[in-house]
Amino acid sequence: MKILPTDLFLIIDVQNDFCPGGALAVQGGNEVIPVINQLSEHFDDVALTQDWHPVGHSSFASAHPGKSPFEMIELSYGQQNLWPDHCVQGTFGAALHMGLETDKAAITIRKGFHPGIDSYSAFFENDQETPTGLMGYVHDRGFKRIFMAGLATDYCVGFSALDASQLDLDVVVIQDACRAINMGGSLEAIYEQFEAQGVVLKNSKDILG
Ligand code: VGL
Ligand code: ZN
Repeated sequence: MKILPTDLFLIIDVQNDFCPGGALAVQGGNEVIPVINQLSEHFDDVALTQDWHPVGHSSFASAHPGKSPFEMIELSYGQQNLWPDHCVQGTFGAALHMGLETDKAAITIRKGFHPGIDSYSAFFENDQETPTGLMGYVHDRGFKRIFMAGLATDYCVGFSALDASQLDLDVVVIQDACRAINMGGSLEAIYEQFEAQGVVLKNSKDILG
């Protein structure tokens, strides 16, 4: 694929807590790093996201007495998965993996910092209305197509891809540059939504040639 000046490469949540040994480790999470680093070289414009929760965040099971990680609860904005404490602001777990090449990134969007709202998508929080600011950046910079990679395919990458496509952007998810949590059919469900919304799946070799 030819990369255009209106393309943005968005690298999602490649943080220690989502890599093996982390608090919410995604299987093979660290394996995306060399692929993403290679891809970054092919783009002029790169942006990063970081899951960035305050202590006691409402997506943490520990904030809800009697609840366990990976259970579902009802919050003011609807259903919310509960997670182990992860990506707490300023901790090692919240830091970007040190193997990730970040020099090219012009902006890092942090999300999930409102105590009562989770944010899987890099564009809107889980109430589906609070913006993160990334939409403004994308519009101001004139990007039309977003290539996405990172963690996790079925949560933060997936929700970001669906929101971007809803914002009339062309979206390409680079499958081998992502890894999934895959819980209760979540990966299959997100692929079905990609298909329905026209989110394109590619592999890194389609871009790197
Ligand atoms: C994520 C669950 C909770 C992700 C973030 O980055 O996919 N998943 N917080
Ligand atoms: Zn999170």
